[in-house]
Amino acid sequence: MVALKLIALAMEDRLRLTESLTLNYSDSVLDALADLADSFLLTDPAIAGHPIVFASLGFLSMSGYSADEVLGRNGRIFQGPDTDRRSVMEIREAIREERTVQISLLNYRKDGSPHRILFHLSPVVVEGRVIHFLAVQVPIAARRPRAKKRVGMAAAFGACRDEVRGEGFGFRSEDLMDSFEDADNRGLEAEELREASDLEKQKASNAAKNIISILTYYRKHANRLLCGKICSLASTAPLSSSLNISLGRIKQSFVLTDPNLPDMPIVYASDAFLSLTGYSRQEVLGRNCRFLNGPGTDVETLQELKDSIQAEQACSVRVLNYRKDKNTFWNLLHISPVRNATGKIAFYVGVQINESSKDGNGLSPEMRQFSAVASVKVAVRSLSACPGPSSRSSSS
Ligand SMILES: *[C@@H]1O[C@H](CO)[C@@H](O)[C@H](O)[C@H]1NC(C)=O
Ligand SMILES: *[C@@H]1O[C@H](CO)[C@@H](O)[C@H](O)[C@H]1NC(C)=O
Ligand SMILES: *[C@@H]1O[C@H](CO)[C@@H](O)[C@H](O)[C@H]1NC(C)=O
Ligand SMILES: CC(=O)N[C@H]1CO[C@H](CO)[C@@H](O)[C@@H]1O
Repeated sequence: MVALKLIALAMEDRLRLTESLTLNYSDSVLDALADLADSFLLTDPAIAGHPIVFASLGFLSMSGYSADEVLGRNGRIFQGPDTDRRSVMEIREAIREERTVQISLLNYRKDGSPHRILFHLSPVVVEGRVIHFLAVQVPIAARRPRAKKRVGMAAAFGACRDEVRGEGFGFRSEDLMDSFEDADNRGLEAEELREASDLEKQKASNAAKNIISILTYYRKHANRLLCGKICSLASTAPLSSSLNISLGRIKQSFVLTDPNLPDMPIVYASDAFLSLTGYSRQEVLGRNCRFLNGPGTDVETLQELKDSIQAEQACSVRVLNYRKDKNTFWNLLHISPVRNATGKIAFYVGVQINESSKDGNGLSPEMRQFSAVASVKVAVRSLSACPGPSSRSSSS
């Protein structure tokens, strides 16, 4: 009886934590957040104890905790004897003042080992009210005093997944005061004074910006779903039918994504893409391409793609992807920005080639990618400017 009651209580608590997200956002926000590779937590200041209501997979794998062990707990569980007092104070102040702070912090993994992270906290504001705090954590890579060169973005990203392990954060920790007494004068070795690099700072800011734009996108608005599954489809179907027809003539596997919409959703998917991946058109429109990734997909490669997009450059990679039926294939992926008639980047095109497939008409993968991208660019440039009956079809 007691055990059952405890289980019921635990389930009730868990429901309350989930509701913290689903009452304010559409249910699909959970899928969108679960897809992200970043290490982050969401906390709800309106619930007693300011508990963690969401922990990303990246965070869990880096900290060594399971979701059950962190949901409902306060971020202070990641602090330990050498956690810097001044940093914790600053975070506490930022929470009180509901503002963003980015600060270096020493936290502890589940196994008790300390590690230095760049802690980026941002309030998530809905209709003028802070409903959550977002805490992004980027591990600060070790740098020798006489450092070689700065760790590259891709290297840092890879490191954060594989070797360097980051952890959570702490705040509202009134009861930490005593443990701070001796913290200040200890651990002042070079290791302890590590500062985040500009790249790490930028990575934390970008991740926070991206996560907040996703939350905003899925926000519920005074009972009106600002954007749920249906709305996201509706908002990503503005391709003119003439452009749709013109793109339909290109026989290769490709998608167009819109970088001007939150989370860069797919706005066009070719028939060849659907047969390559096994999804239907409705299942992919409105989603970010990351559903093609899975265990074994190289995070450094994904970072390379992200960096190219950030730099508005084309990029070719070889990446392990998953079909809907969970079978994997090596995807020779080429992405490129596509500008419309006014010179603005209207889309990114991603061309996929099944590496093991033999049917390329004797053309190299590069040639096939190049030809698909060229056809897409022609279609977009000639048709984006002229909606309606005046549109000419690009000859194929
Ligand atoms: C675009 O074209 C495809 C066929 O290539 C068709 O199935 C789809 O319904 C079209 N979408 C729109 C919005 O016209
Ligand atoms: C070009 O793309 C930009 C960004 O999506 C958009 O704001 C603009 O309206 C587009 N212009 C035309 C002519 O399609
Ligand atoms: C890739 O090509 C190989 C060889 O033709 C084939 O066996 C495999 O099913 C293809 N994979 C996908 C995802 O189409
Ligand atoms: C704007 C909005 O819908 N806010 C809601 C967020 O969720 C809490 C419960 O966790 C509600 O009380 C708010 O009204």
